[in-house]
Amino acid sequence: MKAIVRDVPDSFVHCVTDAPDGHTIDLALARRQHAQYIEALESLGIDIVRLPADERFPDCVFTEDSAVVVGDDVIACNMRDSPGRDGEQGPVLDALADKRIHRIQAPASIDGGDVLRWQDDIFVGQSRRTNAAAVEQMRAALPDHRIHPVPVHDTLHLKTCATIAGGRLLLVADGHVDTALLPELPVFTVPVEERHGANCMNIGGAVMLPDDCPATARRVRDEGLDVVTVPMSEFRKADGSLTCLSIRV
Ligand code: CIR
Repeated sequence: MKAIVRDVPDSFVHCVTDAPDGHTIDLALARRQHAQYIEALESLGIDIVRLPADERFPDCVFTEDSAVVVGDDVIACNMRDSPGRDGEQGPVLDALADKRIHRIQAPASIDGGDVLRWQDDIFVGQSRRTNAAAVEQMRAALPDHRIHPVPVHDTLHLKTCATIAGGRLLLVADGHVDTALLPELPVFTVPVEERHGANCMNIGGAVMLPDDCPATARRVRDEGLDVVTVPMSEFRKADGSLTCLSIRV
């Protein structure tokens, strides 16, 4: 497996964010945390495809939003409703050029952070960033998958508040999404003070979590899964989560 990541631009301090501490981003610390994220992926056997930052796009470190990879198909996200982000996708799509690219077109809008895949089912958050027209275009592009729209409230993306740990456990943050999303999976509602722990990453048999979510980490370990933690404070100030920082292929 490989992961497409992108360096942190100096302009990251001007990222789009609703976080109250968004203006306090420490750029040097963000870069150290980004390096730790990459090291964690490498330690789990992932090959890193590292793209240079583009200063014109403060949020370009969040590669996940540019594209969704489903086997040999790629949904190229247009990020139409993400302020100032449409335009940063180019190098990410170039890194995926060996696949079939399906470009989402207006009036659709989609960010990759709204797409959660579970086997042949793909859940698409209906958020401030992603709309019903995007669901229709994804259905046309991926006829072998079931595409389900999922209302998302008071948070950025579907995966900000719901991800699947190790294929065994749905992690959710309360109050943003219907927790009966995947009836076949047990649900762990993360404690309020660990709401960012609802966004985990699965790498091989391990689950990556932010380093300040002890109850969530305990629950994931109880499933018999290994947990790897990384610091995320500076990306959280940008409304970013673990999954946002890479595309796994
Ligand atoms: C934004 O608002 O677009 C960025 N500051 C954060 C994007 C985070 N991406 C993600 O959750 N997939």
